This record gives sequence, structure tokens and C-alpha cells, in this order.
Amino acid sequence: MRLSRYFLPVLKENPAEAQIVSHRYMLRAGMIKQQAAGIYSWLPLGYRVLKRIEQIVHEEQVRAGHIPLLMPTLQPADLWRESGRYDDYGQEMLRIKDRHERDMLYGPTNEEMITDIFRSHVGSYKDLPMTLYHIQWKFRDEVRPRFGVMRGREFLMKDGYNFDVDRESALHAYNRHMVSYLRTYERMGLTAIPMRAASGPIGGDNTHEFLVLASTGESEVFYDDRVTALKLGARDIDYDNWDQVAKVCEEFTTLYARTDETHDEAVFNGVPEEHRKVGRGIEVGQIFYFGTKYSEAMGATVVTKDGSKVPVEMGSHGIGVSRLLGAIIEASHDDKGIIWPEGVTPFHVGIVNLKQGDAEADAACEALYKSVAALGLEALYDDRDERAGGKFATMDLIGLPWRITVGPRGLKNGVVELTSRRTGESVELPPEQAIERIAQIYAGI
Ligand code: 5CA
Repeated sequence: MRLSRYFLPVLKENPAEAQIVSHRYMLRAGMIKQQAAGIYSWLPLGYRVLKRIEQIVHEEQVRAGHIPLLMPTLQPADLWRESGRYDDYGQEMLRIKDRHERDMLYGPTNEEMITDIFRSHVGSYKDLPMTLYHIQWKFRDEVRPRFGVMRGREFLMKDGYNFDVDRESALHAYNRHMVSYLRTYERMGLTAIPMRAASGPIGGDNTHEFLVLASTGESEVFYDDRVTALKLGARDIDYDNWDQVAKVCEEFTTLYARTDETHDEAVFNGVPEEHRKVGRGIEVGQIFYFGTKYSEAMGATVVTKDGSKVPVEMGSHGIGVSRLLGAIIEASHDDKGIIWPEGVTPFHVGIVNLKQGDAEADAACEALYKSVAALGLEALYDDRDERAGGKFATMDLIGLPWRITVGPRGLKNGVVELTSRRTGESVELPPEQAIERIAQIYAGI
């Protein structure tokens, strides 16, 4: 993409309404525009990152054997009357009437609708286990929408629902989600710690939240700090291997890590003092096992091997896709702007032309731009007729992890400069070598 032809409405001043750094940088980098409290347009740069995050979420869900579909944002109230949640859900639910005076709602979550789909088409243990998921907009009329996409009213969620014939199989589905989530967050450069939580309006007795530690987080967290060193890494997971998956979950949930909802001071005091930490965290996902809560109320049954009919065992599992942008920025920024992890960056590399209009510099930039594309990667080429300082400030603000700087002086010596946004370190290299380095960096991502 050439910046001269792009739409990147960068702001010079700090917007007064933004209280936390991720919100401030998302507005300043021209990623989002607020349209109403907690409701945002996704401008081109923000939309790119949102799509990259969605892509990672999809890939890891499919890897775990889960099946994508798409349910609507608007739902008939009658489904929610069946489960009893239409009245329970309260003012967070946006209720709408259509022209025929039928009660509708903008979905805050989809347990009822997916249960309806299941009961219409599935009736035998032979079709199980099955996990269906979608990535779809939700609406919750939060009392206090704030911090930009962090607590929106309209927000993008991945929500997945497992259907299993018995409790053991459903608990494996729970564990499988936990492991797939760990991998998902790691690919985004995040450490998200599974913490025992409370289930709220979704229900059930087994639930974990995934928290990214950040001083601006909305949840208070209590943890053994050795938990922050745990990494899934590149280990090979066989999602059909119940024992292997359960062992990984055990590894990640044995050390003390809880939110204030489930915190137990007596147990916490058992953690060696030097490892006992209290802090704040951003909830980027939550998984629930709730058994037959919805299937019983809505008549979603399956015939088991021995011929009996039982309500199907279920759980639901959510990732806050749009919230993740905020969480990643909270975890990865400096005083100049965002620092995107390679896994989610909107462009893989920025190209800065220090002397636009200089025949040699222009030609070198064009060649680099084409070489990046030939790698299957995307460059943002700042080809505007602007001063170098302004170009650098924009690149630093929008946070591309790698920048290639091209100027007549370097070109005389046959080199360009490759700079890491994270460390600030620069190396001078011939253009072909800079491209090679870029290829290597992204090879494993
Ligand atoms: N049905 C279940 C799981 S599919 C569910 O709705 N779970 S949830 O309520 O925990 O939401 C899942 C995730 O969505 C949360 O962990 C959080 O990351 C994100 N989320 C929830 N509310 C908001 C909000 N108002 N703004 C942005 N993200 C949100």
C-alpha cells in the first residue's frame, strides 16, 4: 500500500476522551472512530489488525477440530423465552420490535440459537462430539462503555459451543478449548493466564477466564508469578488425545491464579511470599462448562449407544476479538506509539523514502516495495512528499515492527537501513539483504 493513496487519518493531538494508552493510540493512529458510546467504525488500519486477529482465531479453532458457521446478529426473543434468559438478562440486552411488533434482540451471545440449530439437525451420539463456532458482532448495552474497544457496546466475539454425549467428553472439549486459546494468544504475542472465575449469566460450575496482565485492566487478579513464565511454544498438540490435552491444562492451572470473584486469601497465603502477586488484568476470553442447562430447557437431546435419550452436554467458549486489539496495545507500546507483534501487524514492513522525487531513492523504494510483495508480504510505503521527521513519527505511532529507510546518502554506498520498532536498533544493508532478513523474520510466523 502506498501511503499517498491510503486512508490513514492520524491525529497529532492526544484525544481528551481517551483515558488509557490503547484507546489513545487507536484514535491517534486512525484505527477507529467512535460513532456512539461504545460503538465504533473500524477505519482501514484498525480493520486490517482486526482481520489478522480473526484469522489467527479461525486457524486455531479449525486446528482444534472446531467447525465455523455464521449466525445472525438479530435473534427472535422467543428462543430466549425458552431458556428463561429473556427476562433474566436485564438491561444489557438491546431489545427491538420489528414492523409486525415481534420481539427481537441484538444477540449478546448465542447459546439459545446454537442449541436451536443443534436440536433441529442432530439427534444421535454418532454425530458427536461436535463444536460449532462463529466470529460475529455482539451487542451488550453496558452501563459504562469505556476504554475504546476494550469495553464496547457493539463488539466482535468468537463464540464456540461444544456438544458432547457425556460429561467426560464435554470436559475434554473444555480442555481442548483451553489449549487452543493458549496457542491463539501466544501467536498474538500475548501471555494470557487462565484464571478460575465466576460464571455470571452464562451459568455452569466450571469456568476459566484468560487474563492479560496490564495495569489498566478492569479485573483485579491474584497469582503466583511463576505462572507468567509458562509457554505452550511450538509443542505438538494432538487435540484428540484426552490425556495430553488434560496434562497441558493441568500445567497451566495448577499454580494459583484467580480473579477477585474467586480469590481465596487462605489458599493464596500458601504461595511462597516472593511469588505472591496482586495486579490487574484484561479479560480476553472465557470458557464455560454448563452441562445440560440449555439442552434440558430447550429439548436438545441425543440418543446414546444404549438407546436412551439424554439432553446433550454443552459448554460455551468466547474470545474477545475486538477487545484483543486494545489488550495487545496495552501490552506492547512505548511513548512513541504502538509496537505490533509480527503475528498481527497491519503491514509487515514500512518503507520510508527520505527524499521523495529523487530518482534514485524513488526507484530503490519501488524495487523494495515489489520485493516485499513477491515474498507474499505487505509493505506500507510512505511515498508522501513530507519531511523525514514526520514520516518517522507516523511509522512509530502506527507501530509496524520493521522499517526500511531509503535515502540518497545510503544509496551512494549501496545500503538502506533496517530498523526494529521494538528495540530501535538499525542495521545498514544492501536492499536485497534487507529483504532477505524480512523474509526470515516472517518465515516462522
Ligand atoms: N457465551 C459466552 C462464551 S461464548 C460468553 O459470552 N462469554 S463472555 O461473556 O465471557 O464473553 C466472551 C469474551 O468477550 C470476554 O472474555 C471478553 O473478552 C469479550 N467481551 C465481553 N464483553 C465485552 C465488551 N463489552 N466489549 C468488548 N469485549 C467484550
